[in-house]
Amino acid sequence: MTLYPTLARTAAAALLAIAASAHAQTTVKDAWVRGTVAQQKASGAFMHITSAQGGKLLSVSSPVAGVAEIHEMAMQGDTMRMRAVPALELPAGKAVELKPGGYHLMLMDLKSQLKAGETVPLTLVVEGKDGKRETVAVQAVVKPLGGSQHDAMK
Ligand SMILES: [Cu+2]
Repeated sequence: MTLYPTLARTAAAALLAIAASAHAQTTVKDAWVRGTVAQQKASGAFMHITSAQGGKLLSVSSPVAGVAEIHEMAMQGDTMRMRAVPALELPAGKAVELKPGGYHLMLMDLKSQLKAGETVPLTLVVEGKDGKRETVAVQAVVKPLGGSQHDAMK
């Protein structure tokens, strides 16, 4: 029985460790992915990312995509094009919005059709100002292709 208090303390310490990691530096809200039609090989993921201490998003991966990149939209001549960026700056305490027409996470080489209502797991790797890397697991909801507002007008 003398062992019991020690075990209890160990368990409490383990719980504390879990609680600490739950208070992560980086939080993600309103994550969603644009649905695809059959045979479509690419789609975009959008969300709000906030880094408490500031840092940068280094990479993204997902089991549904063979390749995932951080993209920005930029004018090239007089056309808007998207291109991969090596990292996305996350200013301290400020939500960065990834949205259609702006920054987004590009999911390419899709392994299957993304249907509305499904959930797509994404893993973000964020480097904090202190150089520590944090892995953020995100569940993104698949929204219907074409946007729900448009469909609601029909
Ligand atoms: Cu893109």
